[in-house]
Amino acid sequence: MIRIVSKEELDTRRKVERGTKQQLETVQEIIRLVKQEGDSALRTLTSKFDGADLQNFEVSGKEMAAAQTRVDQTVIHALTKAASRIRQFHERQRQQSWFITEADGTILGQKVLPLERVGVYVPGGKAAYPSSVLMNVIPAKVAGVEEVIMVTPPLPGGDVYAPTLAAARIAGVDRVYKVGGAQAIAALAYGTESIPRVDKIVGPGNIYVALAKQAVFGQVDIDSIAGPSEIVVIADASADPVHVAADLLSQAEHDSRASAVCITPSRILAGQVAEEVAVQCARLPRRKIAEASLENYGAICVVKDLDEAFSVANRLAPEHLELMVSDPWKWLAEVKHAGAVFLGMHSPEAVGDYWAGPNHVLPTSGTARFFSPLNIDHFVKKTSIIFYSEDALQRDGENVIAMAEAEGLTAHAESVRVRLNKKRAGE
Ligand code: HSO
Ligand code: ZN
Repeated sequence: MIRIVSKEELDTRRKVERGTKQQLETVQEIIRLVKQEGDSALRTLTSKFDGADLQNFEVSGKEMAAAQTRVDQTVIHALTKAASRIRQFHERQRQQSWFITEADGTILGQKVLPLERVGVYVPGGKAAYPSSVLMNVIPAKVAGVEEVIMVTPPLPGGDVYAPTLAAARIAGVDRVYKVGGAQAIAALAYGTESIPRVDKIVGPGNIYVALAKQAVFGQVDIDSIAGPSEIVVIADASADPVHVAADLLSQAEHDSRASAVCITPSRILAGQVAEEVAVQCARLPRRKIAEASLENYGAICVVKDLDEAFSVANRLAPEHLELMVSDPWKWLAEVKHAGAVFLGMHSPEAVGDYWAGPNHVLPTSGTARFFSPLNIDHFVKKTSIIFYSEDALQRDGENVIAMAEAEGLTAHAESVRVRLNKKRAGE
């Protein structure tokens, strides 16, 4: 079921989902409705799409606490520990404001300010991963965002999937609203009577959510639109085929459009991995999804040597890259494009998906060429600070005037000249 393909074939298979014209029109109509009618549009749309008739959208403190008791305590414990590792990792990304003072008293600087309010979209029911709640919310909180608002579609009875709420509480979400789809994105972008407008929207969602995020970009900031998950495993003859196969399947089970690729210079390992994938896949509850994924986007690629393996991997610029080779640290230098790199035989991707601390929201579909993992920078903005001293303005003023006049902007020139004149008059 997993095929052995040439490196040329690998290059041609990714495509980004753009949505149909009809989907786009639906989304535009929903946004227009929410913008005009606020909560009343949200009520109608939530009843229509989620089958829940709600008066209030906000999840109460009582509901939050109740959800906590409905989730297995070992899961709560693991989520709490994972949250603390994720927090610690992201704390290291914090950037300080800085100021420099020049000899003449000029002060220049850069102030780092957190966004005031961020909205996190969380898909409904089982499509919601509690781990993704942690990964989206914690960096915002560590960055100093005052208010993190979560939106998620209600279940038909009007409840929210308990693990989502449990994770929200552990991550430190300030408020949760039961609203999903394009209508939730519109509410966050424009605000309604009950849902406040935010400055940025992050989090994964279906095609309607993705199209809505693109449509409101500019009104608010958004994160990059995530494509299906991907893994590339570079393995040499020292790798255990059982482990390689298990890691490929851990990605394939996400989505029938997920992609799992093994690149190896060992023909023997290639054959063993192919066999192992078939054996292990048959045992998975999600085998239908995994099979489809492997059928569509799975591959084992046999290359000449490890150098060639890295050049193929760099062209793919995968979301996750595992280096299951005997000297992974030596080869790290060859990695040019990857969202996250997992080194050695004991670093399965799952450890990064849930636990290690780095973010699991990573650039997909080859965008690791220019995008970074979700991080603190995505939740802050910078303001430039300029203080000019009198001496400095007297010194530099003529240069500013020359540049302004060259652009024909005489009022600019004059705003400096009046100050130079004043100084001369006072002498
Ligand atoms: N591998 C996924 C993240 C995830 N895995 C969530 C399990 N839960 C996308 O990188
Ligand atoms: Zn995963």
